[in-house]
Amino acid sequence: MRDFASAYFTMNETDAAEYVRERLNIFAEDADLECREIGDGNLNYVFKVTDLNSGQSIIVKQAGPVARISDAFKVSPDRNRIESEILALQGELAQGFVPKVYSYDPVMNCCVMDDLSDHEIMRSALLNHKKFPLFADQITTFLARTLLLTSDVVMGHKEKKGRVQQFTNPELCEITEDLVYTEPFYNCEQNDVFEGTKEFVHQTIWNDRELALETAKLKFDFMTKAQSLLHGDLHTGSIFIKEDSVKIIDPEFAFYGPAGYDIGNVVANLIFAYVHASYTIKEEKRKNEYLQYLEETIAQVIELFSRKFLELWDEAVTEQTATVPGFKEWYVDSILEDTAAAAGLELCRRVIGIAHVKDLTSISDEENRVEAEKICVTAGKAFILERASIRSGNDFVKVLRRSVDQFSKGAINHDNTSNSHSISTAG
Ligand code: SR1
Ligand code: MG
Repeated sequence: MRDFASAYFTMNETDAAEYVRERLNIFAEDADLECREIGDGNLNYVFKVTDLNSGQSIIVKQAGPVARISDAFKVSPDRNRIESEILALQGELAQGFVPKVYSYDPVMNCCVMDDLSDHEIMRSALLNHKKFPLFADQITTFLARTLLLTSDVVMGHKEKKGRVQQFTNPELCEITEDLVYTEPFYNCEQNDVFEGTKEFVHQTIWNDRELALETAKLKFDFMTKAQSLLHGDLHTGSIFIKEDSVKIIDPEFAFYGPAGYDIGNVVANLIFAYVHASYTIKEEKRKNEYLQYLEETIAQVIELFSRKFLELWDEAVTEQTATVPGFKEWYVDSILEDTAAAAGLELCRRVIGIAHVKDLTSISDEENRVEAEKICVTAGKAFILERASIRSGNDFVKVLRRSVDQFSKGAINHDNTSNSHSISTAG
């Protein structure tokens, strides 16, 4: 029998099944346990343990001392504590939007949570061109509640500073500081740019001094602006979805940072899906419908977030100075500016840096992939440099369309889609 109580070791499938049997009180005594490792992320091991008698299943997520993607990334297993604690907190702040956590084990650095196999990973669903009409409404409820209710606007300031300490996450933040804010913006050895896109990146990104300055400023905002408790890695691979439900997973990058970081990541990853669909849906009408759906979703995310955040502000504000007329509008404005910047950073780093997205890498035709990547980098750069004037849902869509028009040789045609999205926010 393995010793799970004394010292950490990285589990295999047999160990994880034994762990569940020995250490947890979830399944019946006579359960017939089957275990499969199903993780496909960059960092952790994810075991699905099923009782073949009852069909009941749970997830055991284990954090190792190095990343799965490369031994070069030494990452504190404490991220598993952070993940367990933030999931519990987010479960209170935004009920129904995160999996339930049953236990956290600081020796084996693992937590046990709901199995969400009845949902699918949103990135995969979007790559299969599925639509989720409720998504913008759902994700903006999650964003408005988690970002406002953890901030100084609502929390007692001493309690909030305690939270900042609880969720100080230096190693995972360092990954973001390097992979998102630094390496993509110079010719760093670790970058991994598709051959056909390289020259373009050299000219438009690495040779641009204004961009270097603006991304440096943004990096210092990320490191110093302890505004809200962020998920910290809210791409579509961190979202489980089905028709009527959204579950946000994998908050191991959580820390106190600029609220717009989470919103911008959602927007950028919808744009990756948009670009992927542009080059993979062959039938013109279906393609236009799908692109229109994604444009509307992007615009709705911005508009509904702003509206819900302002409404919740009026209900929940406790900080006296935050009630001064004009303050909340100024505050939301700065979140939207940070949202544009974060969207731009994510769009650039997934093309240029080490961690890619399947939306782009799965475009099999080389020329199309290069075109798709140029659209993302161009939109990304515009979101960063023009962030001071990007505020409405329509502003975000306009930047995307402008970048598309610059490169797509007919793959994307806007003639058949609506031109304005800023008012279609019925959710
Ligand atoms: C070494 S981790 C690379 C990336 O995977 C995570 O999901 C984060 O996005 C990180 O930047
Ligand atoms: Mg992840």
